[in-house]
Amino acid sequence: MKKIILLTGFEPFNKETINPSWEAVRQLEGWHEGEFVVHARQLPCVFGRALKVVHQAVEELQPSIVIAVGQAGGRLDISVERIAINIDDAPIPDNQHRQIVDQTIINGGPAAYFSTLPIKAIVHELRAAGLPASVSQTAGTFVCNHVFYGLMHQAHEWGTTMRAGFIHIPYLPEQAARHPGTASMQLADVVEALRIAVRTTLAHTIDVREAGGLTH
Ligand code: PCA
Repeated sequence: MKKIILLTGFEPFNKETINPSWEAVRQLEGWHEGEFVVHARQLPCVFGRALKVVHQAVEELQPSIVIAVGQAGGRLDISVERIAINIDDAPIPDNQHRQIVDQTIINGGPAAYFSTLPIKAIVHELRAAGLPASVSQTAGTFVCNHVFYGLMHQAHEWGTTMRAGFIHIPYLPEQAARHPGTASMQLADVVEALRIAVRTTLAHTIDVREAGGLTH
């Protein structure tokens, strides 16, 4: 039986009619790479519910790797997230009109979890392929960070070998056209970036050591 890679993307939020994370992830449904096959799932942009969908998908599919993907309008490149923090602090309401402020995601959980994807290797390979990318030191405090933290907590609690992490992507050009001055990336490039992220994760069980931090 094939081993499973779970990719998740989000439904549109914040008055957008499209979310590039789901548009990209859905194109990879059924992609076979060696002994692996990709399953794609869409998540609601709703605190709590999004995490429930992820937890159920992980339980059902028992994936070896999970890469959750989300839109980060205004980001300049493919942002490979390093860390998920144990806080919800929403700058806008979610799709159920709830705006959670300063609430921990898991009571008594650790302050943060690190991605277990080879984040530096992924950035390296994306750049080598001519795709703008960087390590990001924060996934924000909205639904994406919420999902990222809950996913890493699940992996930690289970003590499985499942590797997991989060990638934020910029707007599509059609979205950026409505937000003048923001960066964008073509959908085909985002899809290619996710393929590279998957292949790099399969190729590297240990990350490469390469500077990717910030001075501030
Ligand atoms: N981006 C949001 C939530 C859903 C999405 O695609 C975020 O960055 O939190």
